[in-house]
Amino acid sequence: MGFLSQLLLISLIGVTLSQSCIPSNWNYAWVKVGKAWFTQLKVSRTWLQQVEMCKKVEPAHMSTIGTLRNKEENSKIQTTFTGPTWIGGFEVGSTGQWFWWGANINKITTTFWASGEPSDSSGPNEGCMMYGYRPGRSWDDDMCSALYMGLCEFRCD
Ligand SMILES: [Ca+2]
Ligand SMILES: [Ca+2]
Repeated sequence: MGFLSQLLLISLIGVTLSQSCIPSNWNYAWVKVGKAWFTQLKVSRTWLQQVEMCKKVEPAHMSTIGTLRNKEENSKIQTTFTGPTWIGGFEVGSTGQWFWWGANINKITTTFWASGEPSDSSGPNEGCMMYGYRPGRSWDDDMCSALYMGLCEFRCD
């Protein structure tokens, strides 16, 4: 095989691999909702520690802490991965402005806050988003230093 043929073959394999939107590490239990894959880190950590851990879960697909962007994702994930779990929402200061963590920082427009949340009930430091305590598959803001499990995701759209 000539050099150019080899190069072409390698390129084709590269394209095929990058387009295949399936997890490479099946030591994690993955769930697919739409075009997004999710898994839950069972070890409890701070919000920022889960952000760092999620990068290592599926680096080939640039995995991040999980975001729940619509009703289908929110419902399916909270039914599948139960218990107190950090997700990728964070508040800028105490502004009441919430964003999704990721390659692009997006303002959160569709929300599933629990009744009375976000509450800042521990003081002004409840700046990170979690689920698992409140009824109805809804969100709660909590102190980022609290230790919870973590939701991770990657998307291929
Ligand atoms: Ca707050
Ligand atoms: Ca709260």
